[in-house]
Amino acid sequence: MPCKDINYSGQSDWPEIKKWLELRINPDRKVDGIVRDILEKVKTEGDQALIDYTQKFDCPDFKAERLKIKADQLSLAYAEVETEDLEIIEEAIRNIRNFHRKQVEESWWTTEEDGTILGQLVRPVDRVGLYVPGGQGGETPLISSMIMNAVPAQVAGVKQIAVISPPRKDGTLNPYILATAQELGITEIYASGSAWAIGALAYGTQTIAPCDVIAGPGNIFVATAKGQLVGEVGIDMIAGPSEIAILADNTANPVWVAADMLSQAEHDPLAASILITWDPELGPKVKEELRIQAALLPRGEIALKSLNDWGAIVTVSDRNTGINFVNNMAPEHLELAFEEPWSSLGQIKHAGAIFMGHHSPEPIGDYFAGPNHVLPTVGTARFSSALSVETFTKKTSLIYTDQNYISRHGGKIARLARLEGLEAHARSVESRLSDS
Ligand code: HSO
Ligand code: ZN
Repeated sequence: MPCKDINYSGQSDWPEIKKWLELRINPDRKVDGIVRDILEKVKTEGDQALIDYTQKFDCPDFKAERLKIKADQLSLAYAEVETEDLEIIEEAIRNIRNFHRKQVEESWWTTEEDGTILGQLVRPVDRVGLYVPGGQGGETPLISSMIMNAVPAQVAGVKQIAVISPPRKDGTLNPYILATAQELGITEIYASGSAWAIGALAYGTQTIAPCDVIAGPGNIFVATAKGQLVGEVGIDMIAGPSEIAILADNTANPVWVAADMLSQAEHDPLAASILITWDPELGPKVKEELRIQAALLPRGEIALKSLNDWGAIVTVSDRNTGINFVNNMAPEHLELAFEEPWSSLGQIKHAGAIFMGHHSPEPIGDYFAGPNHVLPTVGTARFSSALSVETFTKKTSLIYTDQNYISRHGGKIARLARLEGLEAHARSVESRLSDS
C-alpha cells in the first residue's frame, strides 16, 4: 500500500511527524571510519591511491594515464552526443546562467564625512572542484547536477573549475558528461569517483591541484568525505535524502499529483513524497494513481520503496492547517497545487523552492527553468538556502581610518580592549595617539 495516512490537526501533531521524517537521517559510523582511512591514503599517496581504489571498485584495468581526460577524448565525446540533446543542454545552461546572474553581489564601500572608508570586497574563490556522480555505472550521468554546480561558480567569476566523475568499467567517462562540460567551457576533467575523488580535490595529488570549494552530490561515501573535510575546504552542502510536499485542493489533478510524487520518489528509497490536502477525495485517487503509474516506471521499484516507507497523504481540515504543516516541515520542494496559490505565498515561511500552481511541476526546476536544484533538505530550509553564486564567493572587509579617527575614538577602543584584558590591543591604538 503506497503511502501512510496521516490526520494533521495542527501544531501539537508535529513533533511525532518530525521524529518520523528524521528517521531518514541515519548517520553510519562504519562509513565514517572507512572514509577517514580513504582520505588519509589519498593525502599520503596521491595519484597512486586513486588508481588503487579505482581498480578495486570501478575499473579493474584502470591506468594512470586515464586519470586526466585528454583533448582528443573531449572532441570524440562531442561526436557521440545527439545534436538535439546538445541544443537542449545549451538552452538549459542559458536559462540557469541568466537566473544566477541576478544573484551577483557587488563589492561596495562608503566614505564617511570624516574620510573613513569602510567596505566589503566580494570575490570568487580561486579554484573549485565539482563532483559529478556517474549514475548506475556511468550509464545515466547526472548532467543537470554538473550544470547546477558549474554555472553559479562561473557566474561568481571562478577562474579554475575542475570536474571529477567515476569512470565506467572500461575506464572512460560517459560522453554526455564530457560534452556538457565543454558546453559549460570546462575542459579540466578527471576520471575518479567516491570518497577518494573528494580527497583528491581537497588535498591535491601529483595530477590534480587542490581546490578551495568542493561541490556536487554523491552517495554516502561522497557526502561523508565532504563532511569530514569541512573547514579544510568549503563545500556546497551535505544534502540529506530529498523530499517533495504538495499542498493541493480539489482543483488538483490526481494523475499529475501522483506523477509529481513519483518524480521525487524515483530518486532514492529514502526520498519523502508527501501530499497535504483538505479535499477528502483527493488522497484515495492519488493513491490509486501512484499504484498504476509506479508499475509503469523503469525505476518503479525504488519509487515504491520510497512511497511505502516515506510517502504520506496528510489530511487537514483547511488550507491554513496545511500551510502550518508545510512551515513545520520546511520541505526541499513545495508545489502549491490549489486555486489562487499566489494569495497564500506570503504565509509560506520555509521551503527550498516553491512551484506555483498546477502547471509548474518540480522537474521544470530540476532541469531547465533557471533556479538551482541543489536545495536544503530535511527541514534545513528553516535556516539555509539553495546553492548559489554566494557558495563560490567570499567577502573581505575593508577599513581605512586616519590619525584624526584615532584621536577621536582611540581612547574608547583602548577602554574596550582593557575590559577584555587585552593590553596589547589597547597599546596598539594608543601608540598612535601619542604621535599626534
Ligand atoms: N530533484 C533533485 C535534483 C535532480 N532531479 C537532478 C533530476 N536530476 C533534487 O532533489
Ligand atoms: Zn529530481
